[in-house]
Amino acid sequence: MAAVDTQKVHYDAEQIQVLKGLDAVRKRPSMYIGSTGVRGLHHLVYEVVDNSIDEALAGFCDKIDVFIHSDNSISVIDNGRGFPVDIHPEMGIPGVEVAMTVLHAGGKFGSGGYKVSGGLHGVGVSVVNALSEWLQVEVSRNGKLYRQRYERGVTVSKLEEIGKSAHTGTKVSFKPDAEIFDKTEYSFDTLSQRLRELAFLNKGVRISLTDEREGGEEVVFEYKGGIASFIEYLNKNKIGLHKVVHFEDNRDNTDVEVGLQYNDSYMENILTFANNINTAEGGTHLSGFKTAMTRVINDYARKNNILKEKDSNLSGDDIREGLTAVISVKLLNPQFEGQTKTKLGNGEISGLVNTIVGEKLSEFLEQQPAVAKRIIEKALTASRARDAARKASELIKRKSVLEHSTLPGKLADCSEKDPTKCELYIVEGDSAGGSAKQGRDRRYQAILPLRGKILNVEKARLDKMLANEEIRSMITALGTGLAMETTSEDEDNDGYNLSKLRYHRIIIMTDADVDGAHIRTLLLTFFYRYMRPLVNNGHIYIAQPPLYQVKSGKEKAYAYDDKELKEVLKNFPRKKYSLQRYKGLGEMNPEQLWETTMDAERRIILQVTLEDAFEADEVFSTLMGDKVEPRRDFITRNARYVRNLDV
Ligand code: 0RA
Repeated sequence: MAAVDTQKVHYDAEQIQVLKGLDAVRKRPSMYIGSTGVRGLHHLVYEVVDNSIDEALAGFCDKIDVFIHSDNSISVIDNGRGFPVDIHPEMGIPGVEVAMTVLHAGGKFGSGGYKVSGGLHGVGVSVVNALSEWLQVEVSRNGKLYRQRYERGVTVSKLEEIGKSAHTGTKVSFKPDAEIFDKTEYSFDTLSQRLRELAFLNKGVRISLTDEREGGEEVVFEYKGGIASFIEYLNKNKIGLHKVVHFEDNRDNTDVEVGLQYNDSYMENILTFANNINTAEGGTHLSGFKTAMTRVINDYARKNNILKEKDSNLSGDDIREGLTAVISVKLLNPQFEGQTKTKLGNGEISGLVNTIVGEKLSEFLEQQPAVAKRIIEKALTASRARDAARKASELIKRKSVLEHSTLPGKLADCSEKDPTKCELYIVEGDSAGGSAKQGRDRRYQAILPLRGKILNVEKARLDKMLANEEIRSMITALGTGLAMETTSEDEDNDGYNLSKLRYHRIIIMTDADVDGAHIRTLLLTFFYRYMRPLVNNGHIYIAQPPLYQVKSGKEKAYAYDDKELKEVLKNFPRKKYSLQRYKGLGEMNPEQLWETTMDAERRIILQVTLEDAFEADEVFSTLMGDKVEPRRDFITRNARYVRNLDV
């Protein structure tokens, strides 16, 4: 009897520890899940799904179903072995209860595969439990069905046997605690994006997501091709230069899986993952990959005399132009570093990835000499274009230094010399440009009209862009030159001279039609690619000309969208009024343009964020691509894009 008593005392002490642990989670949730905002909310689901993915990686599970119930509670169901239910020898409670109530117990009870440490994932399902109003787990195992329930992390029912079960698996259901989270509404899109990614990264696992809320949908992700399918998905709007290259290997207890394909664009798009976590800041797997690519392609080009003795090596940037790649490593004890803990730090991984990618890529090039030639030709073109662009950029810089006074002829400059007070309106079309020149406050507002011709820049080739007269006068007017070679490693652009910027507000003013949207997209793309510091520092804006004018006698009002028009018309119901829908800026006289779009007291201007510009760049790539389908899509996609900017 004494022995039992001792165990009971021991059990209580454990319970106190448990409560203390989960209490810490509820006191400082952000320490465990990053934030109590939408991100943290979604993180709960990822944490639970990760457990099922671990079971899949261990080879015991191939089906995961996720449900968003109508009250925004979540269920995750898998067909794995089921959480262990036997009594834990030290804790005296079922294994599943230990996992659910003891902080960091996850690792010890895990199915023994690659465990994530650090970072945000892998904090353990007990954290989800602590931050849920309620959580319920059902285990099918040993021919039986078990159930246990918790509230805010506290066990409220013993693990009960509630029936029989002919299969095995685990179902975890929970409702995020509204006392903890700012918002408890799940986004189908956010969850589906991450689940799709997990399905790519863990081939053969079938993952479904069902939204049971009103108007909800269901999606199923299952990719037999794994990362090869991922690459096809990423390149779906582009033309591939060859079949997707895909390889995997396991050495030193580490899985390395890589997919890559060159396409007809000029962008580099490399995604990296470590233990299924998106390592947005890169790290040792990325650097190993880059080193191997540069080395192998240069070696091949020399060996086959495509690069001659006198030629210098192709640079990494040139080699990666138009490359889409995904690198996924699964390793023991990953080290996550960097500002957002999304940079893989394990030193040994860089050499490992370098070796594996080196071997497989050489093999591929040897086996497919025609493709190898195409890839190297592309890198050579990139290298020549970069040289040409560098020269053009230097020429523009030199010119503007030498002939300091020769600002573009079309520029109507302002009289103020302090750049922080100055604004440059980049205006579509000469006629609107004329109105803007007359309507502006010439003390601090400068006007640069651009002709619609820049629409004819066919491809996003930098040297071609720079050959364009309109783009050149814009660069000269801004005074900074270009921020060249903005790669992921070099975001700071030391050479870029922000202090030379002649206007601290650069305002794009285009018509509210498709052409206007097109020209704005092109300009945003240009700023995003070649003057990104201007975007980063919030110097780029978009003007919002009104869509309607309502007029009755001397009284007039403007509306910037259809919703506002409805409001405005309420003030005119009993009067005789006229309604004008502006098709372009050119239909406004200088005074109207001033009072609606340029007067700082009355106008609305939207500051462009990096995301806006990135999106423009994507739209742009789609529009300029050679495939017909996505180009047709553009009109609808762009319509949404315009609306987003209007918010
Ligand atoms: C530890 C051991 C075993 C299974 C699991 C954990 C497991 C946990 C979760 C969480 C969600 N789904 C899960 N599936 C399995 C199995 C031990 C054994 O059967 O030998």
